[in-house]
Amino acid sequence: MVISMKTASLKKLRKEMEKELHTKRYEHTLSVAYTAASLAMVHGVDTNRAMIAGMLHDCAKCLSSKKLISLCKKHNLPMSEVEMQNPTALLHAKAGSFLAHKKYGIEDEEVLNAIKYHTTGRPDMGKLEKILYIADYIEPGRTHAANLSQIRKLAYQDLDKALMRILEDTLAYLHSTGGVIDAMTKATYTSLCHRIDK
Ligand code: DGI
Ligand code: FE
Ligand code: FE
Repeated sequence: MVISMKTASLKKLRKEMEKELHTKRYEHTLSVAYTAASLAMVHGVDTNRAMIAGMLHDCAKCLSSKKLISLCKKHNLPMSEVEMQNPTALLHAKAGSFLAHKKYGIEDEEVLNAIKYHTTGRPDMGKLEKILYIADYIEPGRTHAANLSQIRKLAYQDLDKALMRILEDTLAYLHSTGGVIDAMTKATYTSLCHRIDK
């Protein structure tokens, strides 16, 4: 009984995402959901929660910048200057977590936090948060990022090491494109440096 209810809700979310997202974004979403599930199997996390987090992680990605900002203002979600300047890149995560709760009925705090921090990470992430962050980066449809084959292998061996490599490469990428680094991205990186040094 419990299993069939869980399966049904995932199926429903999948249909809703198919309607909500552009084709490429929907395909990325499915890939992230299945990649997150496979990482969950290896690292001892509930696969259904990983699938739900993956399925909804970019649910706000296809909203316009204007809509993202007005949604955050309307519902008093705090925004940093950097987030306001990069709504599609950064705010979609915060707005997505809000919609996952209010529109798609997710109550699971860990799933909501995984969605909220899937772009920047945060210090002291839980396992599910790490899994979603990593799955988003390594899913099979991604081809452009540097060091992908190494990071994909590492992801199934050591979540923190994979996280560290992704953050290093993301910071290098932002540096090369002149992208402003969000305070949360920086904080995630710093906290990982301390943890891995120990
Ligand atoms: O939504 P996706 O494209 O699947 O991936 P994502 O949510 O991980 O990231 C969206 C973009 O955000 C990606 O191009 C990298 C960028 N990003 C990550 N951290 C920062 C950032 N952009 C800025 N400006 N600052 C950051 O700290
Ligand atoms: Fe995203
Ligand atoms: Fe994504």
